[in-house]
Amino acid sequence: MTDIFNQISEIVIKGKWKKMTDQVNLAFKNNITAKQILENGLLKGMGVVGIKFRDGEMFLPEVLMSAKAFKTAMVLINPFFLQGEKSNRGKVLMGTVKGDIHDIGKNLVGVMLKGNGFEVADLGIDASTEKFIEWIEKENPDIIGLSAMLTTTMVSIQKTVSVLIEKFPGKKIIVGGAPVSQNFADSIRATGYAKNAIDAVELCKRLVL
Ligand code: B1M
Repeated sequence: MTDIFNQISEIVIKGKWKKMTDQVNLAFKNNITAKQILENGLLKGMGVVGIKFRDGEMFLPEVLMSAKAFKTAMVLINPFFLQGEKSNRGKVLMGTVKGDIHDIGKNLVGVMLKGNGFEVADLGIDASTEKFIEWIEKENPDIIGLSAMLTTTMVSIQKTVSVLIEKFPGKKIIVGGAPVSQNFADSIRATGYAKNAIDAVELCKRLVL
């Protein structure tokens, strides 16, 4: 079993995305769950990629291949996360803010929310404040979620949140992503902050009570 997780991690680290489907199917044949594949294989591998990227041992094109490998696996494991509750707890609009194209974490949060009875509208990446406004008017979500992965795009979160608070008073706004913290969320008057996908689900459940 450990060997299968290591293989999945290695495929992410080496960006050998074409090998991912076979490896995930092998994991399923060995009764390994989607959650185990995610936590013990994919996230472990992406953690190593993050360190190597930071330390200059991996470069952008390689990290792109790692992201492709991660996403290839997500396509296969997503259906298992989506088998959860069928109830409609409310609608969450999710987007990655302006200047930021990271979407793996945002997508994972979206999948977990869907699996827990939320409807999710995804406005994608690099989303301007205007795009958030347009989608809020179109989708009328109960909760608006903003994701950012760069210290530089925390400013985009701040800018967008401050406009949304003025334009949609009372709307619940949550924020998340690697550089974001509870302190930051409080400082920009967001309704809530979640560290990861599991916490995001719990937070959204509390907010729609
Ligand atoms: Co980028 N990148 N990257 N990158 N990248 C980071 C974020 C970085 C930490 C790497 C590093 O240096 N160690 C660093 C940021 C440093 C900083 O600002 N402090 C960095 C950099 C610098 C960059 C570029 C600027 C590099 C360059 O061009 N020179 C560039 C920026 C491009 C841009 O956005 N304008 C860039 C590009 C890329 C790729 C395109 C190659 C690729 C993204 C592919 C994609 O997403 N489609 C990429 C990747 C893959 C990473 C790392 C390695 C992995 C991110 C990831 O997917 N993690 C990342 C390193 C790291 O994070 N340690 C890194 C897995 C994912 C499941 O976790 O995204 O954290 P995460 O999501 C979690 C939580 O954060 C939370 O829940 C999720 C699930 O549990 N969460 C929320 C996220 N959003 C949430 C929203 C919520 C609630 C919770 O509510 C709304």
